Amino acid sequence: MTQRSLVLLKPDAVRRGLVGEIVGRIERKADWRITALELRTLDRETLEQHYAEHVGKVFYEPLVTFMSSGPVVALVVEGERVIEGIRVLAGPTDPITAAPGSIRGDLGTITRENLIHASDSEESANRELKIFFPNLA
Ligand code: DGI
Repeated sequence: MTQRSLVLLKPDAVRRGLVGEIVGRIERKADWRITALELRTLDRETLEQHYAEHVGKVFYEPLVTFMSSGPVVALVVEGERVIEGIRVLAGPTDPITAAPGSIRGDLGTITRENLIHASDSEESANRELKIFFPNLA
């Protein structure tokens, strides 16, 4: 089942110089392909669309402040079961509970600054890909 996932390497990953480390983990998965990659700084409007399900929650404002605090790397990754696969590579939202071997488990400690976003379903992927890469075929 070939899929596409929208991945964001968050501002903490860029600031800490972990882009190569994280992209490397994705690249090393057999037969997955990075088909778009761009450094960009996100504005509030884009983040409101992206995090629409979280608008109004207590962590929403600090999340938007953090996510717009510096550039992110936005990627499109294609491949076999890539949506579930990148979520497994990333580990759960709270890095303290993430298993060693996962990106968040190896590199993170803070729930907000948890290094990576990856689409959590085909529906989310389709929605998020349109936000970040509207010209994608
Ligand atoms: O898909 P995830 O990034 O793992 O999690 P999500 O889509 O439910 O939430 C988006 C981001 O919002 C998450 O990466 C970090 C932040 N967040 C989610 N739940 C909490 C949170 N931040 C804080 N401080 N507390 C939360 O309960």
